[in-house]
Amino acid sequence: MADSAGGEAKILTRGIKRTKTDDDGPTEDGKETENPLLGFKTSSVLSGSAREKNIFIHGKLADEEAVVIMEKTPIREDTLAELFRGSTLKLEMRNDIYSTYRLQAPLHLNEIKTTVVCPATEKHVKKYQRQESFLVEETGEDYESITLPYIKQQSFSLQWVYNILEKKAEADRIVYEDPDPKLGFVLLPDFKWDQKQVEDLYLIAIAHCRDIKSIRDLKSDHLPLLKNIFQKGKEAIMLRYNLPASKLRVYLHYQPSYYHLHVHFTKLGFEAPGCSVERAHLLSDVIQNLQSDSQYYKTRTLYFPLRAEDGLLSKFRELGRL
Ligand code: GTA
Repeated sequence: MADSAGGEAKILTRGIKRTKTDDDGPTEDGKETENPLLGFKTSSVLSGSAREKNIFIHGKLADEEAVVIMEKTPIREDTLAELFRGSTLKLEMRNDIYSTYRLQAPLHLNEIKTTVVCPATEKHVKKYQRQESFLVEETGEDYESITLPYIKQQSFSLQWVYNILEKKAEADRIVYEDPDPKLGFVLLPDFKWDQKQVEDLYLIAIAHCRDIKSIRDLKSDHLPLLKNIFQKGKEAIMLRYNLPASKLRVYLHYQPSYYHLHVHFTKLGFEAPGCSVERAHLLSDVIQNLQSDSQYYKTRTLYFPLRAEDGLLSKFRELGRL
């Protein structure tokens, strides 16, 4: 894999992690930890889906506001034999050729992916709450006069992003890094992905440069950075997960939740939250648009959904833009 100018690129090659079994020693990300949810007190269920098998809960952890997200993980083909062999079955009903059971899987195949945000701000609580969405039309001028002042005041903290770039957190999860300060980036699993199967592969590439908030800031000067992320991100995913570029959806969000340039790499066919047309901008389109017009994202009207309780939506409403 080629290095970018001035930077030594690093790649770590490993396969998809298999499930930790009782015989395995401790792993970096599978280590036992004290249960922070012991004292969790539920205030309300923010949202959830029986089909997606997840639940978003607002509550308190030792007097601090918290959001807990729980999600049942996919059933993996490579664990089927173990699941059939190691589970107990309870018959629910039998009718002709049909029968249904309750299967109790071995503990390590029966995990619930759990994400804790604590202390959570009111903005976090609203982010995970089920709300009606409205499509907003934002001209280049609207961005300067409405959106930019709002995001300067109201955005989520970027501390987690800086922790990754400075190797203060998640350093052991990095899949690839190009450390060049202008063209470089860190590629690592998104925290929504449990890395157990490629079917729902989800990585993010976080740029080392800190002055690009979103696609609105992109100009043709940034093409070398974007092309570097695109090319090396795809190569690193091929090397680590054996997934070719033709199986990837590579895109940026507008609006993002976190205003520091990052690119989403997900498996084509996996419906990641936020991959719909009103929010996701394919990196290949972004590159082509900037090649045709350096000011494309500064001047174009962009469309995106905002949720009913989003403060930015109120700003557009107050100015009669909705
Ligand atoms: N590796 O600490 C982190 C981290 N944080 C705080 C966020 N991300 C992180 N990744 C690592 N470590 O894909 C990831 C996010 C997201 C990306 C930021 O960074 O998972 P974005 O700026 O475009 O923001 O991307 P986005 O897409 O709005 O954020 P997010 O969190 O994906 O929310 C979109 C919707 O996805 C939510 O409203 C919710 O419906 C759903 N969602 C969020 N988290 C989960 C979850 N854990 N499980 C299931 N659904 C979720």
